[in-house]
Amino acid sequence: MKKTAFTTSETAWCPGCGNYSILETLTGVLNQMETPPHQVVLVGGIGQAAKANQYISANGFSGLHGRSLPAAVAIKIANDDLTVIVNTGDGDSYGEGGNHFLHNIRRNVDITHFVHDNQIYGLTKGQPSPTSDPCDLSHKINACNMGATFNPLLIAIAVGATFVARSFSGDKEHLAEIMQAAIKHPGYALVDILQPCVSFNKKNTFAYYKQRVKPLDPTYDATNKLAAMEKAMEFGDTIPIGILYQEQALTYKEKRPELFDAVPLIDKLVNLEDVQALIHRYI
Ligand SMILES: Cc1ncc(C[n+]2csc(CCOP(=O)(O)OP(=O)(O)O)c2C)c(N)n1
Repeated sequence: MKKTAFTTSETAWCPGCGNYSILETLTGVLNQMETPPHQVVLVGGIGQAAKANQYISANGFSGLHGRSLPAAVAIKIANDDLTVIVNTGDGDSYGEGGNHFLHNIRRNVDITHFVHDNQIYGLTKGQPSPTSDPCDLSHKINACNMGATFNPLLIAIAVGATFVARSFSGDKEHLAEIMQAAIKHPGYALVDILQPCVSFNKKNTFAYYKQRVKPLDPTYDATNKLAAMEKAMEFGDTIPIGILYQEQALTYKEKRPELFDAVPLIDKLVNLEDVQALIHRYI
């Protein structure tokens, strides 16, 4: 039987926003996979990027700002049959969600994390995010970091991510290829997607990225961790895109299979009648 198609609905994004091609590419990738919509959960926090999950016909979960990873990990542990994809912004992933980013990566739960990285807080109208470029005191038109700029790929590799990639919303073919590889990867997979915000980021525009992004050389060895860390530090006149690092390692399920047997675990930890009584007190 042919599976039901993933479809998209009308959005509330600005015309020209980089989120459109991410939405379109992800929907296309999901349609190419065998997994049907009812087996996919798209998880986000708060922000323009996180809204993408409301525009695709699959299961969705909108958590608090910065809390998409713990929700995604919990969903995966509760039902391992689901394909769990975190699809959210750079502020949500690396700022408010910074601590979750570090520690969920370390577990290597089999989830995929797509970050729409527009290098600003878009929904709240353009404040600097962790990935905003460093301040050049002469330019005042754009949000920028007075402190150090957060390097998500370098940090992800350092804390044990088993799949670390970058792509660009302006290159849908590249993005589709990387998204597919990330979803197929057994374990945590991060794809930082450069995504121009046409309204509030006047520096990191479509043309800016187009001029700088450069696919990794076909001879590049993505299994060399130190070389990958060095590659992750390249972000300037040239911005490498592709799979910077990948390793096969035990997933959290392989390390802690008993946790994935959610129903017996709940039975063991709590008395369901007590929980029901508690719920009834508040409804
Ligand atoms: C704990 C908390 N802090 C701040 C906010 C306000 N807030 C909502 S969305 C947002 C920025 C989202 O930026 P990002 O995750 O980069 O997504 P974008 O809108 O750029 O796609 C902020 C600061 C909030 N809702 N909750």
